[in-house]
Amino acid sequence: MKKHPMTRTSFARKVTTSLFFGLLSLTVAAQQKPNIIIIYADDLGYGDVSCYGMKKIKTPNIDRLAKQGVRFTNAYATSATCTPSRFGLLTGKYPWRQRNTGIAPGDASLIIPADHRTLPGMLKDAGYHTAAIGKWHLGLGTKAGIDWNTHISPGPLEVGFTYSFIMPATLDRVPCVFVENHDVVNLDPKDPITVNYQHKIGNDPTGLENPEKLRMHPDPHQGHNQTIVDSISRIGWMSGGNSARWKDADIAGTLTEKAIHFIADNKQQPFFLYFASGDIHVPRYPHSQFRGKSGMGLRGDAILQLDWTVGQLVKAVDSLGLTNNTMIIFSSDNGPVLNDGYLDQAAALVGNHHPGGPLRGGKYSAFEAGARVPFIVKWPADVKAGGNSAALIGQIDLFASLAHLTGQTLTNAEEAPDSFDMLAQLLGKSHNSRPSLVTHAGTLSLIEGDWKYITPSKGAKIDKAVNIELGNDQAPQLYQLGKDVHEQQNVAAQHPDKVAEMAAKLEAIKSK
Ligand code: NG6
Ligand code: CA
Repeated sequence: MKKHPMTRTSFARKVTTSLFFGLLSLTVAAQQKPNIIIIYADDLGYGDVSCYGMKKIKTPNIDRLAKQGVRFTNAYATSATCTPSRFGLLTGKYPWRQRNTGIAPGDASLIIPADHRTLPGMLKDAGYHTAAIGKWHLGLGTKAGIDWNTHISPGPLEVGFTYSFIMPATLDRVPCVFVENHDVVNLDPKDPITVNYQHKIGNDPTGLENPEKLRMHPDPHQGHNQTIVDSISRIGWMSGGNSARWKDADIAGTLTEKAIHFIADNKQQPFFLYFASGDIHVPRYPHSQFRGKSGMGLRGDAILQLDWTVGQLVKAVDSLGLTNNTMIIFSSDNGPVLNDGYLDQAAALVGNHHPGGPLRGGKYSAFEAGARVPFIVKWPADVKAGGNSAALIGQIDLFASLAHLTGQTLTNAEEAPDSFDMLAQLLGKSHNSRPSLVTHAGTLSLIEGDWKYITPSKGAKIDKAVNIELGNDQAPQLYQLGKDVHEQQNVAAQHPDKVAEMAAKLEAIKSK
């Protein structure tokens, strides 16, 4: 295999050469495009896996990816919550440029516009089969609302995926069912699904009225006390669809199995798998194989389950002989939270473990733990093993970088407007940072070199329900991340010029 990055030119050269050898060689050349798997964890903190400092439990499968690939230490999700991060990853566009990209309610309509190519759409154009398996949380259907009992559209298949098997929103939101392509899986037409986010419907017990039926109690300060599905109360009410309802303990196994099938079915041709695990989002109720195994309660057990999932996917790739030509990217959609709505003892049992590693804040926060996340790239064919990279990179850069990798050109300025081509960095061949990066937690921050500027904001300093410092301050904040990664010293007053310069730069990016 070539030792230099797979550039557009090298693909072109391959295809030209193959013309001499006829159709068969063309097929071979096409096969040489690497398979791409993104394994996207949910709410996994910067310090939550052992290759990023977790001491209390081991995550050998995730660690192995790092050992065999590049481990990034300055990589960011687009936002400090799920929906906007996923929007950024799949569109290459900062979510705050568009309305309605905050945490999507369970009955939200599709928020990804169909008028520009998405990451999967671009890879489809490059000849890939593209699958979304796992958590979606980007809305479904139109503003007219969703009828869960008929074909549900638009959804993943309308924005570039050729196959989808998804949980519509989050694990804590109804309807608690899987949707495969356009249809709810295992739905009995005689028991139709109704969903409501305004008021109770049907006769299902709720967490509020029937707490005796719960296996896990919601935090009284955070809601999550509506319809009970699988002995856990959720956000929102649903009735019907009993044969379609998931069992929380089986979700990881089901998704993993679907992913393995997709990989096996596509072993002859390039595929892109966007695998969005439900772990370690609440409600955490992993399989009995993991429950009680971490010594850290269900949150730690869910990390073990996530690591198992990674191991299973890698094993599937290996056993099909696809190891060398499969790029695996592992990351998380936002930073960590302990109590996010259920009393599952995550805070009581965390001990001296810091889910955000050395970083301040957590999920929802403008401080570093909100969006700086583990980010690992493994591709034996072209990524040197065992490297670390301190390059500043965003998940938003995957669009342009993977376009470069697969020989696609971005067709216009509207396509992936915030994505930088960081292919050389993904391959461990360059450690140069992108010029700057905007992170988003309601309030916007700009990171540039060593500096981080947080826009003044009137928001609360602490979200008391989840016990996380949100990073809001009415005064500008400026930190020097190189020597103050924990954001302890706001040096804005000492560097007014820097503050003005970064504020202006952020404004310029906003109005781009
Ligand atoms: C919050 C929920 C939280 C979680 C989060 C979404 C409350 C009080 N809290 O609004 O439990 O569902 O949304 O998490 O409702 S995310 O990772 O999908 O962004
Ligand atoms: Ca999340």
